[in-house]
Amino acid sequence: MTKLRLHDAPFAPNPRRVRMFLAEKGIPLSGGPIEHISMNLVEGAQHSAEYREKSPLGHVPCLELPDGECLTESRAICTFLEAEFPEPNLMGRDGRERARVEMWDRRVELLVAMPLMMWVRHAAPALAKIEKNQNAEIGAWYAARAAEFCGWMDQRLGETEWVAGHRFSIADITAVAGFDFAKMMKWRPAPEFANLARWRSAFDARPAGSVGP
Ligand SMILES: N[C@@H](CCC(=O)N[C@@H](CS)C(=O)NCC(=O)O)C(=O)O
Repeated sequence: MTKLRLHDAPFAPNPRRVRMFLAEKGIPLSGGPIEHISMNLVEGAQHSAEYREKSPLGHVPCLELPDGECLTESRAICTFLEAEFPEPNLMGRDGRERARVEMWDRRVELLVAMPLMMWVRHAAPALAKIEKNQNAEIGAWYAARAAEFCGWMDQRLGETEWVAGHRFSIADITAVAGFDFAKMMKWRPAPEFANLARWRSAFDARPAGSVGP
């Protein structure tokens, strides 16, 4: 099989989701089925005409398949990888479990990870060069939403070991990608969220926990 070309960038949370997913599958970024291409977003590599042909929105990650088709949404890339490399399963084994994992993955993405990412994009001085229209007030609004939903996630993790239930899944990866991006704002979940802390220690002990920014 010809290699799958993964267009990636350091310090970007969405391609990191794919790298964490690959780590859990035991697939290395070199020497295996993946050809890893690291791009510099600050220098604008995502805007080159050549890259825009692969990813019209100029976003990473992008997974270029051997026949040239390009997948450019991190979750869609994970769906493809799950089908190609089914074990260990990270997205649910039957229809019911797949639906449950998707439900939790969308919740943590839309209610926790996305608000955290939007906060950072609007407020982190280091991103001013990429984000042309930063707005501190909008950033603060997102920060408040994320904090609110962290409480809800803490409650959930008081009932289940992992976000989507008793098994580790893509939903845990999505949440950690959002949490860690917010470290750019020196953010950490509030210390009273003991369930979140327990979950995070368990995450860090897994293969995905060793994937750098
Ligand atoms: N929904 C997309 C979001 C992709 C995305 O926003 N990628 C960011 C990095 S995390 C990017 O490429 N930013 C570069 C830019 O906007 O110029 C996904 O999950 O893949």
